[in-house]
Amino acid sequence: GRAAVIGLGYIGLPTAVSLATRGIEVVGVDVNERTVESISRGEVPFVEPELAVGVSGAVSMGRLEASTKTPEADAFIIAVPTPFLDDHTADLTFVRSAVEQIAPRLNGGEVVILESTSPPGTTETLSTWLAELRPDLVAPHTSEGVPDFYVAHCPERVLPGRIMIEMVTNDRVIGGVTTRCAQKAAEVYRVFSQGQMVLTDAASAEMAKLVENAYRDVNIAFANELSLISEELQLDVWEVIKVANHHPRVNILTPGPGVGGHCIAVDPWFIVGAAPALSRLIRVAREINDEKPHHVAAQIVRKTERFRTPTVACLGLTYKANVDDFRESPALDIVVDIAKALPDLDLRVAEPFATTLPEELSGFSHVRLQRATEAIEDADIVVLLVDHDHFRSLSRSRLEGKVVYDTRGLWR
Ligand code: SAJ
Repeated sequence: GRAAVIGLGYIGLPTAVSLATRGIEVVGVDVNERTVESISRGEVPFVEPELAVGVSGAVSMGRLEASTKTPEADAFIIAVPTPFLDDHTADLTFVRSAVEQIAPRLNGGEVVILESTSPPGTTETLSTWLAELRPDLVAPHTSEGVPDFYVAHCPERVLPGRIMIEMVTNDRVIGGVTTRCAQKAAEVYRVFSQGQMVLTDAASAEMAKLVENAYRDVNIAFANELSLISEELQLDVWEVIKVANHHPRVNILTPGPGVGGHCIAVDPWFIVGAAPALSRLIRVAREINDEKPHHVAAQIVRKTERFRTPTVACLGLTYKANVDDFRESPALDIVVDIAKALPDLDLRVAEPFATTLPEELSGFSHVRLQRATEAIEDADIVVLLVDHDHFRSLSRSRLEGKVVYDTRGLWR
């Protein structure tokens, strides 16, 4: 069989590679010509463990091809972004355009899978769009009285940093528009997944994906609220949580500078958008996590007041440890906040996953990107924002005599 994966980002590309290494002929499709060119050379445009070797192997064996055009295929997997709009509803523009590319390539009997995180009802809508674009494939022309294509929602649930492992080991939720659709989609994932195939309906699969990330968001908000309370009460939140977690039924997550990434910081809003009046806890959790970076920045600004010409070193800019992803990063928000509040500050930033400052910071002439050891050297205040392994190994003697603000509890 042949598969087309639409969208070659953090999910689409690893999925394409997983299928290709199991012997499926895969065409990866992306609108970005540079992405297509780099993958065609066997290179990966972002950092993810084990992905680069997978891509170069699959490309050199001729199993994986990248293109800007959607080809004919037996299975289509849509893995395009579904960002949220100002009113917290989803922007389905990219899904719609993927559907418009797929529709003319259908001959009957194909599976069309939506992997992109989407609000409840999206998969059903997708199915309707296909039916409208290809009335010739819909009853009464078809023998079974149903459309001659199979539509399902199979949300990705892999953890950035562990994508290639979790791609194989995670259970897969497969939500079919019909039971037959779910069964057809499961055949695709059985090619590379060792996890259980959890068959359900499309809307339940959509909601389950959102609920998983909202669950984590609410739990992180709990930890972040504890960190604010502990700070006020002059308690060490890490100690409190460590002790509490010895209870057999308590497992509090780790507080931090806020919640970033394009998933947990986004997906809960789709639930709020679908049922605004009832999503109270989910909304407040989102707000608590979104406020955390601003609280941290304000604390740092306050700490600079006791120095005449303060120097501040901020370690880390990505949204979490050991990834090169800056989307919705709380660390970035914090540095931007500080840079705006203190235009005369000597502000150094260290980020092992960046060679230049991200766009959000490029406009500030008083912010410099340096190596961690350099940035710390004569800093008065050292702020740890991301728990990269790289920072863990920094020698503690370098921090002596400095004000240290460790948002991740890495150095305690
Ligand atoms: N964070 C904390 N404290 C914690 C855990 C995380 O502050 O105890 C922060 C991180 O630093 C980061 C953010 O939360 O800023 C999110 O990080 P994460 O590692 O929890 O999750 P993501 O966004 O990288 O990936 C999540 C995963 N979802 C769940 O664990 C329920 C992943 O399985 C999903 O596939 C992914 O979202 C997605 O694409 O939806």
